Amino acid sequence: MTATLAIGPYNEAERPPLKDSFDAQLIAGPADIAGIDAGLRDAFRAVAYKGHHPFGAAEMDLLPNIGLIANYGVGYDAIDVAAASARGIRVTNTPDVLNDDVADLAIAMWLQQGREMRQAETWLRDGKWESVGSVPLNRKLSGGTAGIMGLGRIGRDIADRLAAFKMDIHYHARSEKQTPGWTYHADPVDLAQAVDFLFVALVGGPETENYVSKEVIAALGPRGVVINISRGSCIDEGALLDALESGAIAGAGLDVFVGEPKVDPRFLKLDNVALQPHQGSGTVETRAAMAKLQRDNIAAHLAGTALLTPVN
Ligand code: 8YV
Repeated sequence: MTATLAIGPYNEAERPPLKDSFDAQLIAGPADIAGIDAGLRDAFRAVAYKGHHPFGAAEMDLLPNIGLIANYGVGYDAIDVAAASARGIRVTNTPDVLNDDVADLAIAMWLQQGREMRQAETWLRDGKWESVGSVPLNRKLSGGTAGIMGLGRIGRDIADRLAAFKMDIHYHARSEKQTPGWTYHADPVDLAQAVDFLFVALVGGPETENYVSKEVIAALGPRGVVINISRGSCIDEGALLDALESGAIAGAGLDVFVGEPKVDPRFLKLDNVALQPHQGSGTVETRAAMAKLQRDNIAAHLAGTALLTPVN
């Protein structure tokens, strides 16, 4: 009887290794757990979790003998870690292996929003270069001021990249870090006031809900641009949309949304935004590394050895 239940939208490349390594049973989402025969559910000792549907106490109680929920992703806000701990269930995630890709996408959205390559390419493809002339001028980015909201592993990788663009770097985090040359702001509004470009690299979950508040957005001002690669919930999305529509800020680059994959249609009407379908870690190489780290955590749990990247 298989000991591992894989839950989530695993793709063609990800399913075979889960089958080969653990003979895992695959289901599409947590809503399908209840449909598994109770005898089979009792046999599961580990869950390989993928996706952003909530996985809480009710789901855990349907799987009474699991000792591990191995998350495919660095962010584990979908999993109720307190409920897991209360049941003696360990949780793991996939940190570090995705830092480069997520930081790259943050920079790419920043470049797209400022240099308007999408609009410029449309200009070329529509023949306007020839018929009208040069594309309208856009915005210089290098040498400006950037703020990082949340200086964790990904936030640092974004800041390191921005340093190569000669940006003056400011940040807000729970505490000041060893970052010579970068300016710490204890208050998020102060950070927004000090910079033009605000990169959101917070951890998701209830503690950071609407952390980029209406006040933070207003403090950015009319030259301000918000880039978000963390979670949609970290930003007051209604306030962001109001500010984008009124010109209270200049634009945004967003890979994550409240209620994704549904995206508020107000975003689609805006031309001052770069929008991506939550693909920060979405390269073949990085997804393979994330999947392997998830499997290595499961293997360690089933073998009774130390977990590689524990959360609780
Ligand atoms: C997702 C992510 O895990 O790592 C994270 O926190 O948001 C992503 O890498 C990925 O979309 C698979 O669900």
